[in-house]
Amino acid sequence: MNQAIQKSYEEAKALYAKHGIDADAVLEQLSKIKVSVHCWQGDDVRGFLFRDQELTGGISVTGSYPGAARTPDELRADLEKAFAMIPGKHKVNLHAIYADTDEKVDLDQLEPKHFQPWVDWAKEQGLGLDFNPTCFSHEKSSDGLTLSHPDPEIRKFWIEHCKASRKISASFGEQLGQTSVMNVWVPDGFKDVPADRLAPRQRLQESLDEVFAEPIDPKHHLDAVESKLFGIGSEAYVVGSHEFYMGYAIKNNTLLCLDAGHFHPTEVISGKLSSVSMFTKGILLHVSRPMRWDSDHVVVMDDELLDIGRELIRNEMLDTTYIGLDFFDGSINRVAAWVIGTRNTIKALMRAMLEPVETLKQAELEFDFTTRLALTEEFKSYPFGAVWDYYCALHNVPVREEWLAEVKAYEKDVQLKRGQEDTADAVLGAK
Ligand code: RNT
Ligand code: ZN
Repeated sequence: MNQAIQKSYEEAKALYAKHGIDADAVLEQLSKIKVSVHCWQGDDVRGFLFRDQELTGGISVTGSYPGAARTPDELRADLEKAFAMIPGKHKVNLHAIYADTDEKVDLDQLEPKHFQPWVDWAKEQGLGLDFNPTCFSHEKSSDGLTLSHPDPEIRKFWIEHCKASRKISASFGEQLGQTSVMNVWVPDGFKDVPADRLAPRQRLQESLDEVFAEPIDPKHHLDAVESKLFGIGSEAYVVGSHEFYMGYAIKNNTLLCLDAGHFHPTEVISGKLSSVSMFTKGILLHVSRPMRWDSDHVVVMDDELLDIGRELIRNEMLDTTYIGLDFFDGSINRVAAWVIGTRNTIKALMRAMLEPVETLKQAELEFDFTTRLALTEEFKSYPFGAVWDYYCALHNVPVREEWLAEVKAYEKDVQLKRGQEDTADAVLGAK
């Protein structure tokens, strides 16, 4: 370990110790937290099954930064690179369209075997896996409705896809020995004011009931449902609203997924966590950053990220909260996007652990709001950076911005050689 890093850490540790905060214990606890890193930042949510389909479902990736992964092998290589710069052992979150198979298979026919290379790789890398059915970017979602579609045939297709997805998710959990969380998000909604807001919700409920009907060992698999306020093309109405899924999750004992970008602009998920934790069996987070109409900017160290971290720590919610990321930016190096967003998420949790929580809570109980505010503000410039540098060094990942040079080298040696266009050669060459 670099002497300067060690020394700064010891100094910081002594400062925190004065407030009863044990930095070593914090780092020990931090190393146990797994972040589920979303595969779809690596290729702008394209996947491998239907590469001619445009991205639909009211989500959109802008930017044409070169070097996106075009094959499962390229995506795994990029993820490995990113994980080499992120302290700790984590998980990868796959979408169904990321199946790694030569077979031409539709979404309702997917099986665990189509993901076996991912499982083998995860095992070898010591990673966990999570899963998502992909209810968009498909001809059968072109009406903008899937599980709530009025046509029973189309509904059936999506129900079968979600059922197949649960089997895949359970196989991840079984094979890797850690629970796979499967998140159901459907884009269903209307661009303009609906005539009937209720019927689509009733159909969605029925479809979900069918999807979740078969019990699966929670050791291997957990179901989550994700709400949204609006999407591009579903500005007036989204079937799976917050109220809908909060009710559904509580009634049916699933996890509730809260995406930081899926609420009104002044509404924050950090404010919801305590309440939701009281009535749901657990929470899945899509840590993200809303910006005007977009819900998926790269996660930065802003107040909301810190507040999410604080809520999880102060309310002791780590055991029942699954922390996932959800952003997609095609305007910067995609490996760097993962590194920045994931390091920030972990760092925010560390900062929350390095706050004098008990003192603050006690001051509040005594109505000493002066102390509460004074300490909160002073702790914002406590030397958490020294603790973070030490943590990175301890886990053999680059300290501070050192990782950037590694991404630049990888970009030059690997990503830029890929070329922009999706040549059949590249795809075949990787098989
Ligand atoms: C969309 C949801 C959803 C997707 C991913 C790709 O608004 O946030 O989670 O981003 O499933
Ligand atoms: Zn999301």
